[in-house]
Amino acid sequence: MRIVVLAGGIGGARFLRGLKAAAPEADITVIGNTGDDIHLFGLKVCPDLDTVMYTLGGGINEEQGWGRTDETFRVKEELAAYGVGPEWFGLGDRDFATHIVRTQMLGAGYPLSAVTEALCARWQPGVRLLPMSDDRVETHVAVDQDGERKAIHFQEYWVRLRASLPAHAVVPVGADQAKPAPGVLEAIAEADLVLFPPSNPVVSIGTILAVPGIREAIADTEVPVIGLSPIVGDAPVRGMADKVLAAVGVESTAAAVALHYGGAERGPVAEGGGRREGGPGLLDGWLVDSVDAGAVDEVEAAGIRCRAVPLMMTDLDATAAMARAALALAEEVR
Ligand code: GDP
Ligand code: FO1
Ligand code: CA
Repeated sequence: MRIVVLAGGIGGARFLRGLKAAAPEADITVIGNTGDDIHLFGLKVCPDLDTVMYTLGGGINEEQGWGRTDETFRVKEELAAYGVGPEWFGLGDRDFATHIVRTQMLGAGYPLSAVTEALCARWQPGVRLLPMSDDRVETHVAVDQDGERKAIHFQEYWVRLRASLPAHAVVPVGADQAKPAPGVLEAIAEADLVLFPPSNPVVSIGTILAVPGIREAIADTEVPVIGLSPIVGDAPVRGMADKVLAAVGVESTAAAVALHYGGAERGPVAEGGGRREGGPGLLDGWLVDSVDAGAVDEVEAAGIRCRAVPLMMTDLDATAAMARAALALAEEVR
């Protein structure tokens, strides 16, 4: 079975570990978010691609969920001694090597997709990891600071400000001009199943869908598109997804996120529901956590098949069970 997964960082990566355990024979292509990418000290840093690569390759800092295991920060300390920041972004020594190799290859003319493949040759993540695009896309967040509205880089909003200011808009700068990376549209066209893991619906999956052609390919596919809610009990399990959901006018509930993606309108669907303003919806199925079982009827009324199952990725077994539930729901709607 060929499975395409749209993934951000931690939520996407941890789910993929469960999916690999649940479907060891599956051929998995991951379309990774690059809107979080940032240039620091002349280096290109791709946090979400690296989080997927390190998590599946066994190099991740498990407690933190990002960055390398067994990390040190000597280079960062030396940079700080020169007064060179940003001090709020923690690049470790081992991680630096990844960004140096990436930047060197990009400088030699290789596209990000080829560079990612080269980095994965070391980590052997057991999936095909594709950036959503080889073109530069950078998510910016509009906030009010010092009496002025400003657009700041997503990492500054998320890591430095910890999403403490209201987000007035989230803009994937460059996405409208970006092309899907080689292999992305082909993978969707050849897939037997498309999964949205419990990644951030706005700044992870929303950014991938903003690359022209990707949303359309998923809306048009005949195969099941199944999502898992990152919102449990009306709050993100981790991080500040509620802040960026508010920016796009979506409540922080499992049902509201499903309706935001919209029903795919393939096959028999409930009347009146599911279609998002501005285009067809995407989902055939949606999993909510057991605590959100009360949301099932509202999601199904929008033409999206919905089941309530435990959705906490506490360990590999629990995560594999979530993946099996997603595969079972796909067979139900197929
Ligand atoms: P990021 O790029 O590192 O922020 O990671 P993603 O975008 O891939 O995923 C972030 C989302 O994962 C957050 O909105 C969390 O609510 C969600 N998440 C994290 N752990 C869990 C979990 O155990 N269960 C569920 N359902 N969602 C989770
Ligand atoms: N997240 C933090 O909260 N603080 C950091 O200092 C930080 C550094 C960092 C370095 C490399 C990398 O790949 C990821 C890093 N992250 C850090 C995580 C990452 O920026 C965010 O989790 C996501 O992009 C948010 O979606
Ligand atoms: Ca991210």
